[in-house]
Amino acid sequence: MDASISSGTSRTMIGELGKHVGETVSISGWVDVRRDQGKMVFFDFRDRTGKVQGVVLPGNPAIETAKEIRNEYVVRVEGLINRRPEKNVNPEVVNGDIELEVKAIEVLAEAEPLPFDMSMSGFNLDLTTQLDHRALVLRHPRLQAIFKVQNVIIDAFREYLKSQDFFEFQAPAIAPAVAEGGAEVFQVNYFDKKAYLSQSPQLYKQIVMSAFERVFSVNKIFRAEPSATTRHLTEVVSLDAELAFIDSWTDVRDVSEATVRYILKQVGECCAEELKLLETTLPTMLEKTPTLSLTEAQEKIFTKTSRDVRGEKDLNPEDERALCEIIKEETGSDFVYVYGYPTRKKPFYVYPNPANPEFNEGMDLLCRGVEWLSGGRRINNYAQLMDHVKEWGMDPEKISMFLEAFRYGVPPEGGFAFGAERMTMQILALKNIREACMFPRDMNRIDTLLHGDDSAQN
Ligand code: AMO
Repeated sequence: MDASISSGTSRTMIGELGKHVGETVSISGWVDVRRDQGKMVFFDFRDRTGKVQGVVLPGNPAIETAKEIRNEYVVRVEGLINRRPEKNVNPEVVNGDIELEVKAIEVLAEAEPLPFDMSMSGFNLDLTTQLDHRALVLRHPRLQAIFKVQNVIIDAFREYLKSQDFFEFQAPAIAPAVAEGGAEVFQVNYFDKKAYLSQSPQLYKQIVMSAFERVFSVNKIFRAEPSATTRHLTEVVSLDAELAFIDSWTDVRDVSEATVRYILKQVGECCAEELKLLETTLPTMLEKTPTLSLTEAQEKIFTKTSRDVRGEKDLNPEDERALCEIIKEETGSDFVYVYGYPTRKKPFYVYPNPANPEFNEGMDLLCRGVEWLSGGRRINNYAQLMDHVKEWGMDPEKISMFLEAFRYGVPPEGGFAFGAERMTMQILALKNIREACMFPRDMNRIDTLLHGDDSAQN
Protein backbone atom coordinates (compact mmCIF):
# COMPACT_ATOMS: atom_id res chain seq x y z
CA MET A 1 0.00 0.00 0.00
CA ASP A 2 1.17 3.48 -0.87
CA ALA A 3 0.19 5.81 1.94
CA SER A 4 1.10 9.02 0.16
CA ILE A 5 -2.51 9.96 -0.68
CA SER A 6 -3.87 12.34 1.88
CA SER A 7 -7.21 11.07 3.14
CA GLY A 8 -8.66 14.56 2.83
CA THR A 9 -8.30 14.67 -0.99
CA SER A 10 -11.78 14.79 -2.41
CA ARG A 11 -12.84 12.27 -5.02
CA THR A 12 -13.30 13.32 -8.63
CA MET A 13 -15.62 11.11 -10.65
CA ILE A 14 -13.97 9.57 -13.70
CA GLY A 15 -16.67 10.90 -16.04
CA GLU A 16 -15.73 14.45 -14.97
CA LEU A 17 -11.98 14.17 -15.56
CA GLY A 18 -12.11 15.97 -18.91
CA LYS A 19 -12.78 19.20 -17.00
CA HIS A 20 -9.56 18.85 -14.98
CA VAL A 21 -6.79 18.82 -17.61
CA GLY A 22 -3.54 20.03 -16.04
CA GLU A 23 -4.79 19.41 -12.50
CA THR A 24 -3.88 16.79 -9.91
CA VAL A 25 -6.96 14.79 -8.91
CA SER A 26 -7.89 11.79 -6.78
CA ILE A 27 -10.13 9.08 -8.25
CA SER A 28 -11.53 5.94 -6.64
CA GLY A 29 -12.67 2.84 -8.47
CA TRP A 30 -11.77 -0.55 -9.85
CA VAL A 31 -8.89 -1.67 -12.02
CA ASP A 32 -10.65 -2.62 -15.22
CA VAL A 33 -7.48 -3.70 -17.03
CA ARG A 34 -3.79 -3.64 -16.22
CA ARG A 35 -1.10 -3.82 -18.89
CA ASP A 36 2.39 -4.28 -17.51
CA GLN A 37 4.98 -3.09 -20.00
CA GLY A 38 8.04 -3.55 -17.80
CA LYS A 39 9.22 -0.05 -17.04
CA MET A 40 5.73 1.39 -17.36
CA VAL A 41 2.36 0.04 -16.25
CA PHE A 42 -0.87 1.04 -17.98
CA PHE A 43 -4.33 0.81 -16.44
CA ASP A 44 -7.93 1.37 -17.26
CA PHE A 45 -9.62 2.59 -14.09
CA ARG A 46 -13.40 2.40 -13.77
CA ASP A 47 -16.06 3.94 -11.57
CA ARG A 48 -19.80 4.26 -12.02
CA THR A 49 -19.38 7.21 -14.38
CA GLY A 50 -16.85 5.79 -16.85
CA LYS A 51 -13.29 4.70 -17.52
CA VAL A 52 -9.96 6.45 -17.89
CA GLN A 53 -6.54 5.27 -18.96
CA GLY A 54 -3.79 5.65 -16.37
CA VAL A 55 -0.06 5.29 -16.73
CA VAL A 56 2.68 4.81 -14.15
CA LEU A 57 5.85 6.23 -15.65
CA PRO A 58 9.36 4.78 -15.15
CA GLY A 59 10.96 5.80 -11.90
CA ASN A 60 7.69 6.51 -10.13
CA PRO A 61 7.67 4.81 -6.68
CA ALA A 62 4.06 3.77 -7.31
CA ILE A 63 5.37 1.27 -9.87
CA GLU A 64 5.94 -1.35 -7.15
CA THR A 65 2.30 -1.21 -6.05
CA ALA A 66 1.18 -1.07 -9.69
CA LYS A 67 2.92 -4.35 -10.47
CA GLU A 68 1.11 -6.19 -7.67
CA ILE A 69 -2.34 -5.02 -8.64
CA ARG A 70 -4.72 -7.27 -10.58
CA ASN A 71 -7.97 -6.60 -12.41
CA GLU A 72 -10.85 -5.69 -10.08
CA TYR A 73 -8.62 -4.40 -7.29
CA VAL A 74 -10.32 -1.41 -5.69
CA VAL A 75 -7.96 1.55 -5.61
CA ARG A 76 -7.66 5.22 -4.83
CA VAL A 77 -5.34 6.93 -7.29
CA GLU A 78 -3.82 10.37 -7.27
CA GLY A 79 -2.51 11.72 -10.53
CA LEU A 80 -2.16 14.46 -13.08
CA ILE A 81 -4.64 14.75 -15.96
CA ASN A 82 -2.76 15.17 -19.23
CA ARG A 83 -4.03 15.54 -22.77
CA ARG A 84 -3.07 12.55 -24.90
CA PRO A 85 -0.79 13.13 -27.88
CA GLU A 86 -2.94 13.57 -31.03
CA LYS A 87 -2.00 10.14 -32.40
CA ASN A 88 -3.27 8.41 -29.24
CA VAL A 89 -6.67 10.16 -29.10
CA ASN A 90 -9.67 7.83 -29.31
CA PRO A 91 -12.78 9.94 -30.07
CA GLU A 92 -15.08 6.90 -29.71
CA VAL A 93 -14.78 6.62 -25.91
CA VAL A 94 -15.28 8.86 -22.88
CA ASN A 95 -11.91 10.29 -21.78
CA GLY A 96 -10.37 9.13 -25.07
CA ASP A 97 -8.45 12.40 -25.29
CA ILE A 98 -6.92 12.38 -21.79
CA GLU A 99 -4.74 10.19 -19.61
CA LEU A 100 -4.11 10.04 -15.88
CA GLU A 101 -0.41 10.19 -15.02
CA VAL A 102 -0.42 8.19 -11.80
CA LYS A 103 1.48 9.69 -8.87
CA ALA A 104 0.31 7.41 -6.06
CA ILE A 105 -1.91 4.34 -5.69
CA GLU A 106 -3.63 3.13 -2.54
CA VAL A 107 -5.21 -0.32 -2.54
CA LEU A 108 -8.64 -0.21 -0.86
CA ALA A 109 -9.51 -3.87 -1.52
CA GLU A 110 -7.73 -6.77 -3.17
CA ALA A 111 -9.30 -9.10 -5.74
CA GLU A 112 -8.54 -12.71 -6.52
CA PRO A 113 -7.73 -13.66 -10.13
CA LEU A 114 -10.94 -13.60 -12.16
CA PRO A 115 -12.53 -16.96 -13.03
CA PHE A 116 -13.22 -15.79 -16.62
CA ASP A 117 -12.54 -13.00 -19.08
CA MET A 118 -14.54 -9.90 -18.12
CA SER A 119 -13.13 -7.66 -20.85
CA MET A 120 -15.44 -6.00 -23.35
CA SER A 121 -14.25 -8.11 -26.28
CA GLY A 122 -13.53 -11.34 -24.37
CA PHE A 123 -16.78 -11.59 -22.36
CA ASN A 124 -18.55 -14.57 -23.84
CA LEU A 125 -20.29 -16.49 -21.06
CA ASP A 126 -23.33 -18.68 -21.56
CA LEU A 127 -26.41 -17.59 -19.63
CA THR A 128 -26.17 -20.29 -16.95
CA THR A 129 -22.60 -19.28 -16.06
CA GLN A 130 -23.65 -15.63 -16.07
CA LEU A 131 -26.48 -16.39 -13.64
CA ASP A 132 -24.19 -18.46 -11.41
CA HIS A 133 -21.79 -15.49 -11.24
CA ARG A 134 -24.24 -12.58 -11.15
CA ALA A 135 -22.26 -10.97 -8.32
CA LEU A 136 -19.31 -10.54 -10.64
CA VAL A 137 -20.84 -10.18 -14.10
CA LEU A 138 -23.12 -7.31 -13.01
CA ARG A 139 -19.92 -5.24 -13.29
CA HIS A 140 -19.85 -5.80 -17.05
CA PRO A 141 -21.02 -2.85 -19.21
CA ARG A 142 -23.33 -5.07 -21.24
CA LEU A 143 -25.28 -6.17 -18.18
CA GLN A 144 -25.25 -2.70 -16.72
CA ALA A 145 -26.71 -1.40 -19.98
CA ILE A 146 -29.64 -3.85 -19.75
CA PHE A 147 -30.51 -2.80 -16.22
CA LYS A 148 -30.05 0.91 -16.92
CA VAL A 149 -32.63 0.55 -19.69
CA GLN A 150 -34.91 -1.32 -17.28
CA ASN A 151 -34.61 1.53 -14.78
CA VAL A 152 -35.66 4.00 -17.43
CA ILE A 153 -38.62 1.80 -18.42
CA ILE A 154 -39.92 1.64 -14.84
CA ASP A 155 -39.26 5.35 -14.19
CA ALA A 156 -41.01 6.28 -17.44
CA PHE A 157 -44.04 4.14 -16.55
CA ARG A 158 -44.33 6.02 -13.26
CA GLU A 159 -43.64 9.45 -14.78
CA TYR A 160 -46.19 9.08 -17.53
CA LEU A 161 -49.01 7.85 -15.32
CA LYS A 162 -48.29 10.48 -12.68
CA SER A 163 -48.43 13.13 -15.43
CA GLN A 164 -51.92 11.80 -16.25
CA ASP A 165 -53.03 12.16 -12.62
CA PHE A 166 -52.74 8.47 -11.66
CA PHE A 167 -52.18 7.70 -7.97
CA GLU A 168 -49.47 5.20 -6.97
CA PHE A 169 -50.35 2.58 -4.36
CA GLN A 170 -48.58 -0.40 -2.80
CA ALA A 171 -50.27 -3.75 -3.35
CA PRO A 172 -49.84 -6.59 -0.86
CA ALA A 173 -47.67 -9.58 -1.76
CA ILE A 174 -49.63 -12.01 0.42
CA ALA A 175 -53.12 -12.65 -0.88
CA PRO A 176 -56.09 -14.52 0.58
CA ALA A 177 -57.37 -15.77 -2.79
CA VAL A 178 -56.33 -16.45 -6.37
CA ALA A 179 -56.90 -13.36 -8.53
CA GLU A 180 -56.32 -14.70 -12.01
CA GLY A 181 -57.64 -18.25 -11.90
CA GLY A 182 -55.49 -21.15 -13.03
CA ALA A 183 -53.14 -23.26 -10.98
CA GLU A 184 -50.05 -21.07 -11.17
CA VAL A 185 -49.89 -19.95 -7.55
CA PHE A 186 -47.45 -20.40 -4.72
CA GLN A 187 -49.28 -21.39 -1.60
CA VAL A 188 -47.78 -20.22 1.68
CA ASN A 189 -48.35 -21.36 5.23
CA TYR A 190 -49.80 -18.32 6.85
CA PHE A 191 -49.73 -19.26 10.54
CA ASP A 192 -52.34 -22.03 10.66
CA LYS A 193 -54.09 -20.83 7.46
CA LYS A 194 -53.55 -21.08 3.71
CA ALA A 195 -52.57 -17.97 1.75
CA TYR A 196 -50.95 -17.24 -1.61
CA LEU A 197 -48.16 -15.13 -3.00
CA SER A 198 -49.92 -12.52 -5.09
CA GLN A 199 -50.31 -13.54 -8.75
CA SER A 200 -51.44 -10.03 -9.66
CA PRO A 201 -52.58 -6.93 -7.77
CA GLN A 202 -55.70 -7.12 -9.94
CA LEU A 203 -58.39 -7.13 -7.26
CA TYR A 204 -56.54 -4.60 -5.13
CA LYS A 205 -55.99 -2.20 -8.01
CA GLN A 206 -59.71 -2.30 -8.76
CA ILE A 207 -60.53 -1.61 -5.10
CA VAL A 208 -58.09 1.32 -4.97
CA MET A 209 -59.35 2.63 -8.34
CA SER A 210 -62.90 2.65 -6.91
CA ALA A 211 -61.69 5.26 -4.40
CA PHE A 212 -58.98 7.16 -6.35
CA GLU A 213 -60.27 6.84 -9.96
CA ARG A 214 -56.85 6.43 -11.59
CA VAL A 215 -54.21 4.26 -9.96
CA PHE A 216 -51.02 2.37 -10.69
CA SER A 217 -48.57 0.14 -8.88
CA VAL A 218 -45.09 -1.27 -9.43
CA ASN A 219 -45.12 -4.56 -7.59
CA LYS A 220 -43.72 -8.05 -7.47
CA ILE A 221 -46.08 -10.78 -8.65
CA PHE A 222 -45.49 -14.52 -8.37
CA ARG A 223 -46.45 -17.24 -10.81
CA ALA A 224 -45.72 -20.91 -10.15
CA GLU A 225 -44.86 -21.52 -13.81
CA PRO A 226 -44.22 -25.24 -14.02
CA SER A 227 -42.04 -25.09 -17.13
CA ALA A 228 -38.77 -23.35 -17.91
CA THR A 229 -39.37 -21.23 -21.03
CA THR A 230 -37.44 -18.26 -22.40
CA ARG A 231 -40.33 -15.90 -21.56
CA HIS A 232 -41.54 -16.97 -18.10
CA LEU A 233 -40.24 -16.18 -14.63
CA THR A 234 -41.79 -17.14 -11.32
CA GLU A 235 -41.20 -13.67 -9.85
CA VAL A 236 -42.06 -10.69 -12.04
CA VAL A 237 -42.11 -6.89 -11.68
CA SER A 238 -45.64 -6.02 -12.71
CA LEU A 239 -46.46 -2.50 -13.90
CA ASP A 240 -50.19 -2.22 -13.28
CA ALA A 241 -52.70 0.54 -13.99
CA GLU A 242 -56.47 0.93 -13.60
CA LEU A 243 -58.74 3.81 -14.57
CA ALA A 244 -62.38 4.76 -14.03
CA PHE A 245 -64.87 6.60 -16.25
CA ILE A 246 -64.02 4.94 -19.53
CA ASP A 247 -66.51 4.70 -22.40
CA SER A 248 -65.02 1.61 -24.00
CA TRP A 249 -62.15 -0.86 -23.75
CA THR A 250 -60.49 1.20 -26.49
CA ASP A 251 -59.92 3.99 -23.93
CA VAL A 252 -57.82 1.52 -21.95
CA ARG A 253 -55.96 0.52 -25.09
CA ASP A 254 -55.25 4.18 -25.87
CA VAL A 255 -53.85 4.92 -22.40
CA SER A 256 -51.67 1.80 -22.54
CA GLU A 257 -50.44 2.79 -26.01
CA ALA A 258 -49.60 6.33 -24.86
CA THR A 259 -47.72 4.82 -21.89
CA VAL A 260 -45.65 2.59 -24.17
CA ARG A 261 -44.99 5.50 -26.52
CA TYR A 262 -43.65 7.58 -23.63
CA ILE A 263 -41.52 4.69 -22.37
CA LEU A 264 -39.99 4.21 -25.84
CA LYS A 265 -39.31 7.95 -26.11
CA GLN A 266 -37.55 8.00 -22.74
CA VAL A 267 -35.46 4.92 -23.53
CA GLY A 268 -34.52 6.47 -26.89
CA GLU A 269 -33.51 9.75 -25.26
CA CYS A 270 -31.82 8.50 -22.09
CA CYS A 271 -30.25 5.23 -23.28
CA ALA A 272 -28.73 5.96 -26.69
CA GLU A 273 -25.32 4.67 -25.54
CA GLU A 274 -26.81 1.52 -24.00
CA LEU A 275 -28.81 0.73 -27.16
CA LYS A 276 -25.62 1.15 -29.19
CA LEU A 277 -23.65 -1.09 -26.88
CA LEU A 278 -26.37 -3.75 -27.01
CA GLU A 279 -26.50 -3.37 -30.80
CA THR A 280 -30.24 -2.90 -30.94
CA THR A 281 -32.82 -0.39 -32.06
CA LEU A 282 -36.17 0.44 -30.51
CA PRO A 283 -39.28 -1.29 -31.84
CA THR A 284 -41.39 0.80 -34.22
CA MET A 285 -44.67 2.15 -32.91
CA LEU A 286 -46.97 3.76 -35.49
CA GLU A 287 -49.29 6.71 -34.89
CA LYS A 288 -52.07 4.17 -34.36
CA THR A 289 -51.12 0.61 -33.42
CA PRO A 290 -52.88 -2.05 -35.54
CA THR A 291 -55.71 -3.65 -33.56
CA LEU A 292 -57.39 -6.95 -34.45
CA SER A 293 -59.92 -9.19 -32.80
CA LEU A 294 -58.67 -12.65 -31.85
CA THR A 295 -60.87 -14.09 -34.61
CA GLU A 296 -59.38 -11.71 -37.20
CA ALA A 297 -55.87 -12.51 -35.98
CA GLN A 298 -56.53 -16.24 -36.32
CA GLU A 299 -57.94 -15.76 -39.83
CA LYS A 300 -54.81 -13.83 -40.80
CA ILE A 301 -52.51 -16.51 -39.44
CA PHE A 302 -54.50 -19.16 -41.35
CA THR A 303 -54.39 -17.18 -44.61
CA LYS A 304 -50.67 -16.44 -44.38
CA THR A 305 -49.30 -19.66 -42.91
CA SER A 306 -52.04 -22.25 -43.63
CA ARG A 307 -51.92 -23.18 -39.96
CA ASP A 308 -55.53 -23.42 -38.84
CA VAL A 309 -55.78 -21.99 -35.32
CA ARG A 310 -59.29 -20.60 -35.83
CA GLY A 311 -61.50 -21.21 -32.80
CA GLU A 312 -58.58 -21.67 -30.38
CA LYS A 313 -59.09 -19.88 -27.06
CA ASP A 314 -55.84 -17.91 -27.28
CA LEU A 315 -52.75 -17.37 -29.40
CA ASN A 316 -49.89 -19.73 -28.62
CA PRO A 317 -46.26 -18.56 -28.84
CA GLU A 318 -45.97 -19.67 -32.46
CA ASP A 319 -49.14 -17.74 -33.34
CA GLU A 320 -47.84 -14.64 -31.56
CA ARG A 321 -44.62 -14.78 -33.55
CA ALA A 322 -46.48 -15.36 -36.83
CA LEU A 323 -48.96 -12.54 -36.19
CA CYS A 324 -46.19 -10.06 -35.32
CA GLU A 325 -44.32 -10.98 -38.51
CA ILE A 326 -47.46 -10.55 -40.62
CA ILE A 327 -48.30 -7.18 -39.07
CA LYS A 328 -44.71 -5.99 -39.45
CA GLU A 329 -44.76 -6.93 -43.11
CA GLU A 330 -48.18 -5.37 -43.75
CA THR A 331 -47.85 -2.16 -41.76
CA GLY A 332 -44.27 -1.71 -40.50
CA SER A 333 -45.50 -1.82 -36.89
CA ASP A 334 -43.65 -3.91 -34.32
CA PHE A 335 -46.77 -3.73 -32.12
CA VAL A 336 -50.22 -5.22 -32.46
CA TYR A 337 -53.22 -5.24 -30.12
CA VAL A 338 -55.41 -8.33 -30.04
CA TYR A 339 -58.80 -8.11 -28.30
CA GLY A 340 -61.93 -10.19 -27.83
CA TYR A 341 -61.04 -13.49 -26.14
CA PRO A 342 -63.55 -16.25 -25.26
CA THR A 343 -65.28 -14.96 -22.11
CA ARG A 344 -65.26 -18.27 -20.26
CA LYS A 345 -61.52 -18.79 -20.77
CA LYS A 346 -60.51 -15.58 -19.01
CA PRO A 347 -60.86 -14.33 -15.41
CA PHE A 348 -64.32 -13.56 -14.03
CA TYR A 349 -63.81 -9.78 -13.88
CA VAL A 350 -63.29 -9.26 -17.64
CA TYR A 351 -66.19 -7.45 -19.36
CA PRO A 352 -68.14 -9.48 -21.93
CA ASN A 353 -68.87 -7.75 -25.23
CA PRO A 354 -72.58 -6.77 -24.94
CA ALA A 355 -73.11 -7.44 -28.67
CA ASN A 356 -71.55 -10.90 -28.45
CA PRO A 357 -71.12 -12.05 -24.82
CA GLU A 358 -69.26 -15.20 -25.85
CA PHE A 359 -66.25 -12.91 -26.36
CA ASN A 360 -64.90 -10.36 -23.91
CA GLU A 361 -63.37 -6.92 -24.04
CA GLY A 362 -60.00 -8.07 -22.85
CA MET A 363 -56.88 -7.26 -24.86
CA ASP A 364 -53.20 -8.11 -25.19
CA LEU A 365 -50.38 -6.07 -26.70
CA LEU A 366 -47.79 -8.07 -28.61
CA CYS A 367 -44.38 -6.80 -29.68
CA ARG A 368 -41.66 -8.57 -31.65
CA GLY A 369 -43.46 -11.88 -31.24
CA VAL A 370 -44.17 -11.84 -27.49
CA GLU A 371 -47.08 -10.61 -25.33
CA TRP A 372 -46.11 -7.56 -23.27
CA LEU A 373 -49.33 -6.49 -21.73
CA SER A 374 -52.80 -7.71 -20.83
CA GLY A 375 -55.79 -5.64 -19.87
CA GLY A 376 -59.19 -4.47 -20.96
CA ARG A 377 -62.52 -3.38 -19.64
CA ARG A 378 -63.86 -4.89 -16.38
CA ILE A 379 -67.34 -5.60 -15.16
CA ASN A 380 -68.42 -2.73 -12.91
CA ASN A 381 -72.07 -3.68 -12.38
CA TYR A 382 -72.45 -5.52 -9.07
CA ALA A 383 -75.21 -7.93 -10.18
CA GLN A 384 -73.31 -8.88 -13.34
CA LEU A 385 -70.14 -9.38 -11.32
CA MET A 386 -71.94 -11.64 -8.84
CA ASP A 387 -73.32 -13.70 -11.74
CA HIS A 388 -69.76 -14.22 -12.97
CA VAL A 389 -68.47 -15.09 -9.51
CA LYS A 390 -71.09 -17.86 -9.33
CA GLU A 391 -70.56 -19.04 -12.91
CA TRP A 392 -66.79 -19.20 -12.35
CA GLY A 393 -67.44 -21.33 -9.24
CA MET A 394 -65.74 -18.87 -6.89
CA ASP A 395 -66.40 -18.38 -3.20
CA PRO A 396 -67.71 -14.80 -2.73
CA GLU A 397 -66.55 -14.88 0.90
CA LYS A 398 -62.91 -15.10 -0.20
CA ILE A 399 -63.17 -11.91 -2.28
CA SER A 400 -65.73 -10.11 -0.12
CA MET A 401 -63.53 -7.03 0.24
CA PHE A 402 -63.34 -6.72 -3.55
CA LEU A 403 -67.07 -7.24 -3.98
CA GLU A 404 -67.89 -4.63 -1.36
CA ALA A 405 -66.50 -1.87 -3.58
CA PHE A 406 -68.88 -2.86 -6.38
CA ARG A 407 -71.88 -3.11 -4.06
CA TYR A 408 -71.47 0.60 -3.41
CA GLY A 409 -71.01 2.00 -6.91
CA VAL A 410 -68.00 1.67 -9.25
CA PRO A 411 -67.83 3.61 -12.56
CA PRO A 412 -67.21 1.91 -15.92
CA GLU A 413 -63.54 1.02 -15.75
CA GLY A 414 -60.59 -0.92 -17.08
CA GLY A 415 -56.86 -1.35 -16.74
CA PHE A 416 -53.74 -3.11 -17.88
CA ALA A 417 -50.44 -4.63 -16.74
CA PHE A 418 -46.99 -5.02 -18.26
CA GLY A 419 -44.26 -7.31 -17.08
CA ALA A 420 -41.14 -5.14 -16.71
CA GLU A 421 -38.85 -8.03 -17.68
CA ARG A 422 -40.87 -8.93 -20.80
CA MET A 423 -40.82 -5.31 -21.82
CA THR A 424 -37.06 -5.00 -21.27
CA MET A 425 -36.46 -8.25 -23.12
CA GLN A 426 -38.50 -7.18 -26.14
CA ILE A 427 -37.26 -3.57 -26.29
CA LEU A 428 -33.68 -4.86 -26.28
CA ALA A 429 -34.46 -7.93 -28.42
CA LEU A 430 -32.88 -10.24 -25.82
CA LYS A 431 -33.25 -13.96 -26.39
CA ASN A 432 -34.12 -15.00 -22.86
CA ILE A 433 -36.16 -13.20 -20.20
CA ARG A 434 -33.55 -14.21 -17.58
CA GLU A 435 -31.17 -11.71 -19.20
CA ALA A 436 -33.70 -8.99 -18.32
CA CYS A 437 -33.87 -9.86 -14.63
CA MET A 438 -31.00 -9.29 -12.21
CA PHE A 439 -31.81 -12.29 -10.05
CA PRO A 440 -34.25 -14.40 -12.02
CA ARG A 441 -36.40 -17.01 -10.34
CA ASP A 442 -37.59 -20.02 -12.24
CA MET A 443 -38.48 -23.57 -11.35
CA ASN A 444 -34.81 -24.58 -11.31
CA ARG A 445 -33.18 -21.55 -9.75
CA ILE A 446 -33.38 -19.19 -6.83
CA ASP A 447 -29.85 -17.76 -7.23
CA THR A 448 -28.35 -21.18 -6.67
CA LEU A 449 -29.61 -24.13 -8.65
CA LEU A 450 -32.25 -26.27 -6.97
CA HIS A 451 -30.98 -29.82 -6.76
CA GLY A 452 -33.81 -31.50 -4.91
CA ASP A 453 -32.43 -30.88 -1.41
CA ASP A 454 -33.28 -27.78 0.55
CA SER A 455 -29.72 -26.56 0.99
CA ALA A 456 -30.28 -23.75 -1.52
CA GLN A 457 -33.05 -22.32 0.59
CA ASN A 458 -31.20 -22.19 3.88
P1 AMO B 1 -51.36 -11.37 -17.28
O1 AMO B 1 -51.47 -12.62 -16.49
O2 AMO B 1 -51.47 -11.51 -18.76
O3 AMO B 1 -52.48 -10.33 -16.85
O4 AMO B 1 -49.99 -10.66 -16.93
C1 AMO B 1 -49.71 -9.35 -17.40
C2 AMO B 1 -48.31 -9.26 -17.96
O5 AMO B 1 -47.35 -9.67 -16.99
C3 AMO B 1 -46.27 -10.35 -17.61
N1 AMO B 1 -46.19 -11.71 -17.09
C4 AMO B 1 -45.06 -12.43 -17.01
N2 AMO B 1 -43.80 -12.13 -17.34
C5 AMO B 1 -42.86 -13.08 -17.10
N3 AMO B 1 -43.10 -14.28 -16.55
C6 AMO B 1 -44.35 -14.63 -16.21
N4 AMO B 1 -44.58 -15.82 -15.64
C7 AMO B 1 -45.41 -13.68 -16.43
N5 AMO B 1 -46.74 -13.68 -16.19
C8 AMO B 1 -47.18 -12.48 -16.60
C9 AMO B 1 -46.55 -10.32 -19.10
C10 AMO B 1 -48.04 -10.17 -19.15
O6 AMO B 1 -48.48 -9.58 -20.36
N6 AMO B 1 -54.43 -8.96 -14.12
C11 AMO B 1 -54.01 -9.06 -15.51
C12 AMO B 1 -53.63 -7.69 -16.04
C13 AMO B 1 -54.81 -6.77 -16.23
O7 AMO B 1 -55.80 -7.21 -16.82
O8 AMO B 1 -54.69 -5.61 -15.81
C14 AMO B 1 -52.81 -9.99 -15.57
O9 AMO B 1 -52.18 -10.29 -14.60
O10 AMO B 1 -45.90 -9.18 -19.66
